[in-house]
Parts: sequence; structure tokens; C-alpha cells
Amino acid sequence: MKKNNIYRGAILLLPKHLPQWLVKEAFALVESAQYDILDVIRYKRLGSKLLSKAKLEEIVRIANQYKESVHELKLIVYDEIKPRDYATLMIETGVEVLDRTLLILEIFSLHAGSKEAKLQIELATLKHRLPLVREFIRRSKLKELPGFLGPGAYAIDAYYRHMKFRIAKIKRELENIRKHRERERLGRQRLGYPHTAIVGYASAGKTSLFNLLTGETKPVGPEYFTTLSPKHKLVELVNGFKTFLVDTVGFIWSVPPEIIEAFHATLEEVTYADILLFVVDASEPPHVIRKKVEEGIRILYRIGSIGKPLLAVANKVDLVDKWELEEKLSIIEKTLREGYPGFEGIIPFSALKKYGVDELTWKLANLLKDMGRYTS
Ligand SMILES: Nc1nc2c(ncn2[C@@H]2O[C@H](COP(=O)(O)OP(=O)(O)OP(=O)(O)O)[C@@H](O)[C@H]2O)c(=O)[nH]1
Ligand SMILES: [Mg+2]
Repeated sequence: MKKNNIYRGAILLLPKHLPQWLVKEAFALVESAQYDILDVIRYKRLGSKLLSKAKLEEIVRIANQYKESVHELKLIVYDEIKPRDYATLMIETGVEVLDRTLLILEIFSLHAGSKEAKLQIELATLKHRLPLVREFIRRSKLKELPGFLGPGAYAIDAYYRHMKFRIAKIKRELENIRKHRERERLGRQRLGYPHTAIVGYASAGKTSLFNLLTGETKPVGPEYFTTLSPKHKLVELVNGFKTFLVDTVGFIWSVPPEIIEAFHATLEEVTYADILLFVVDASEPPHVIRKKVEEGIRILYRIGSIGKPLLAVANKVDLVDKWELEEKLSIIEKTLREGYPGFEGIIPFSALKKYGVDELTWKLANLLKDMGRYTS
């Protein structure tokens, strides 16, 4: 199928084994990166090789169909790919290739507001591209590179050196920003109020909850990674009891290590929090809810935040039929009870309809009181 006048278009390559809910997530991510999906190709890895010869030919044929009509055409491989496969795919098709990590970093860069977020994304992208450029250098020395990909070995070598120089510079700048952030956090801690971090899967409604409790109007939206930098606000829960509420970046399935590293500062806010509000999108099918809660727990383990008291917020219950609510609540409860030490209960909630607010603030205030983390 050929479309005309598309500005940003993508041919999406999906591993054959990907379950339906992750196919949906792949589509949501590609759309969040603002690409029109032109074609979807499913592939099966062949041992250590990403693609068979026939599959590669099919991709080249499809890419050729779109080259003329699409201004910015990308091949998105929803997978982790080796530099060798990346280079082959790019040389054979003449189209820029993004793997899953680069796709996520593109979405991040669309939403990065702060200088820190921009630097973190640039650093992660440079680090991720370094082995790919190394592969191009290797090939250019072997004279395998046709002209269209660049001006030859010398220029690529210079580019590689520039990347390394830039990486070192960004690291220094980030270190300074981190020190500043640390001072800010210590300042907040000196005020004596406890910190409550809102965590959860991308698009679960974390910022909607944050806005509702704080009266703020931070951006919300159906696309992934609307929120990148942590936001803080002191709120009064009940009777003069206050907590710093922190909104954070959303989780996704199998977060690449570079992304965890890039967002270490954001996730650090979670490790310093006294208590976690774990937001779950209850409008999704039960098996998706379970998978996303499990993945959330895995990420909390990876960032070392396990064991803190955690209150689950089953959000979007305005979209859930009465007869399925009990089942969904018990799935969330069971998954957290079995997988997370520190689970303190679950509250049915709707940030849209403002349902469950009193129960949430009351329960949160009581938990903080029990922990002795209260200054009024
Ligand atoms: N129906 C319904 N929609 C909701 C509710 N809460 C949030 N949404 C919608 O869900 C989408 C995601 O909301 P956000 O608050 O941006 O979610 P988030 O978890 O902060 O997302 P990221 O920052 O991208 O991780 C938006 O389109 C919201 O309008 C709710 O209670 N009911
Ligand atoms: Mg958000």
C-alpha cells in the first residue's frame, strides 16, 4: 500500500513471537514518536542472524516503494539488534534504522523539557550509537561502504572522535546538574515533610493523579512518556498533614539498560521516597494488567526501591464495568502481595471523575503517620 505526502513514516519490523499486548505497545510507541506506520513486517530470527535473505529482500522492496513519497522514512526494528545487522539493514535499504532503544530515545527527546533531560537523552543516544559507528568504520576500512552512506573512512573516524569528546563533556555537565539536584533534595528533606512518589506504567494516569491532588496542570496525554522529569509539589493531605508529591517517568516492558541509566536521576527520586503510589490502568484487560504490574515490580527491584510501603491506585475505574472490577482489583492485589514486600492495599480510583480521592488521601496520611514520617 502506497501513501502520498507523509512527512514522518515508518516501516515497522516486529519479531514474530511478540504477544498481542506488546504489539499494541509497539504501535503506541511508534505513534508516540510521531511516525505514521506505513507497513508492518513480522520476522523470525535465524539463529544469530536477525533476518533471512528472503526477508531482507522483502524489506528492501517495501522500502523502495516508500522512499519517494515519504519525507522522513525510518525502518523501526522493535528489537535489540547487533551493530552488524544494523549496518547491513541500513546499507541494503538505504533507509535509516532505529532499534527499540533509539525509538524510545526519540520519544524522550520530543518531550524533554529540562536541560538535564536533554543531556541525558543525548548521552544515551551517543553511547548507543557508538558501537554502530565503530561497525561503519570497520566496514569502510574493508571498503564495503557504498558512497551514499557518507564520505568515507576519514570523516567517520572524525565523527567517532567527536562523539567520544561530546560524551565526556555531557558527563561533566550532568555531574554538576546532579549536585544541584542533590542540594535541592536535601533542602526539601530539611523541611521535614515525607516524600510520596507516584510510579507506574506509562499512560496509567500518574500525572492526572498528581494534577488532581496538587491543583497543577502538568501535561497529560494518551501517548507514552508525556512526563520525563520528576515534578515535586507540597500538598496537604488531611488536617494540615503535608507530603511532597513526586510525579515520575512511566515504566514500559523490558526497559533497555541505557534508558534506566539515562533516567537514573528521575528514578533516584523514587529511591528517596518514603512511600510509593503505584498507579495501575484498570481499564485494560486482566492479563495485561497482571503483566504490567509484574513489570513494574521488576523495575522497582532493578532500581533498588523494593520494600518501601506501597499503595496501589487502580485508576480509570470509570471505564470498568462493575462486574469486572472485583476481578481486576484482586489481580492487582494478588500480584503485588506475592511479588512486592511492602504492599499496603489498593484503592479504586478515577482521576477523571475524581473518584476515590478522599479514601486515597486518608489512607496515605495514615500510612505516613504510622511510619512516624509526619510533621504537621
Ligand atoms: N477515562 C479515564 N482516563 C484517564 C484517567 N486518568 C487518566 N486518564 C487518561 O489517560 C491518559 C494518560 O494519562 P497521564 O496522566 O498522562 O498518564 P501518565 O501515567 O502520567 O503517563 P506518562 O507520563 O506518559 O507515563 C490521558 O489521556 C488521560 O486523560 C481516568 O481516571 N479515567
Ligand atoms: Mg505523566
